[in-house]
Amino acid sequence: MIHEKLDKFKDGFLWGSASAAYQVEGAYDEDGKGPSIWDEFSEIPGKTYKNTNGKIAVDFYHRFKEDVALMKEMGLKAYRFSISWSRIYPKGRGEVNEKGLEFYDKLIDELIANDIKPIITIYHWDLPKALQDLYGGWESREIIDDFNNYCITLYKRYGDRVKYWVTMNEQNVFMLLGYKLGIHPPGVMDEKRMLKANHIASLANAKAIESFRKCVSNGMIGPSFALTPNYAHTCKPEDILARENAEDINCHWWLDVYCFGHYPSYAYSTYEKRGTAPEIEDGDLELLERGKPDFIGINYYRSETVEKNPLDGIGNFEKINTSGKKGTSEDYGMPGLFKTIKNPYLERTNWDWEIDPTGLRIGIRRLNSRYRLPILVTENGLGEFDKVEPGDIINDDYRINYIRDHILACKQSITDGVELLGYCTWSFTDLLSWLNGYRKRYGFVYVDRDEEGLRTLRRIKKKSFYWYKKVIETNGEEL
Ligand code: BGP
Repeated sequence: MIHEKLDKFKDGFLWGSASAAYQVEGAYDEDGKGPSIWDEFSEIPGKTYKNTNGKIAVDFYHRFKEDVALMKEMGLKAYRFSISWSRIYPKGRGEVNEKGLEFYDKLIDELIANDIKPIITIYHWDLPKALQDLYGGWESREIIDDFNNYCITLYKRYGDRVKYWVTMNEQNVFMLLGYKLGIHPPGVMDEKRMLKANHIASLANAKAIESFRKCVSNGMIGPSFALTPNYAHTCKPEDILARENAEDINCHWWLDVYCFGHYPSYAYSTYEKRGTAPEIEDGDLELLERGKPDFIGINYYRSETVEKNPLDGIGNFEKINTSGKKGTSEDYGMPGLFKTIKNPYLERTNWDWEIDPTGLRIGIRRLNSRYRLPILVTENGLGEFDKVEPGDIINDDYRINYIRDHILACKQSITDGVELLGYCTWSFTDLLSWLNGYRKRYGFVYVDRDEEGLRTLRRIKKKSFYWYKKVIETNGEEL
């Protein structure tokens, strides 16, 4: 659709920004916090860029008031942050750590006092190490009750003040990277184990939603999904079929389970033939049916283009560029299903992510048509090198351009007829990138640290800070 005039963002649109506990908080062992699997994994040499870790991160745990003051200055309407499970339950279960709960009490109250709506992510990858050691984390059904118990603790404590809740961040990513590619903890490379753990996580997600309905009135809850819409390389029917395969395997595999309560049939039968399909036990489908979300959160950074992949075609896993050297990522595929190929029409970032604002609109519309649920953009942003010029000037026009084009895509989606609750950038301040260290920067606010040294941790507003302030002030009219 080409529109003559675009609709306005509705009043109360959530202009936000997002982060995750491990990537910003630091204070990894303070006030009773237990270790998470990321605290452990980042200690293994070679696992992260220059062995970076979140021990101090950007020290949000101690500086959150300063950061919230900057959010207020910008006029931010919503802040999405995650809660560290092992701050609340140092061993994942058992005794609750009151000091951990108090930290998030303070953060939530500070946000509300500054007219910023908190959006809580319950789980953003930092599983308590104790549960990994005890029963293998997501590979055991025991986790369903432990996760539910952790969720109920949060609902009871914060449900009176927090309306928007995200159950899990990018289940598709932490499962693929943790259990198939082996580059996130627990470092497993096994499709069958991945699909089993993933099924259990979907059940935990549903149970958490079911409990939410009993504990929080007037709230909204849903998962955040890493959305990478697939395009066919050509209009050859074989490439179109490859695209269908990729959408089923990479997208519907999760979203159908969340929103319909069952797996997409072609993908399920593919995994059955490979001998890796997850076992569905009595009661599982009923639980999935009871635990459907109120909205779909999407984290969008790029699209992906695919083509036919013969049975003897490439099957290697995705080689991710973690160095910031353009052109160092490699295509990957599943033989007989699809393989990726560079899209000649799209520019790439230095980390080889294809920049595609229209892909956001396409993705939003696909989800809206298939699932008919409101959508919340829970992450979108550009990771780039930034340079501080004399006088504390950071001219990040590339970031402004990226975000502007994606906001425009949101506006076009709204005009197309989609219900969009809000748009959160990734991220407000610079923070630790899981595998890419500190120099792949995403923030509106620069933090004076990198992987070489802590330096001052001083906050410096970038040009994009002032630009997004204006966007919010004009409710997206002035881009
Ligand atoms: C998403 C994660 C975020 C964040 C972001 C940027 O997948 O939810 O936690 O890290 O991607 O990714 P990266 O840090 O790899 O550039």
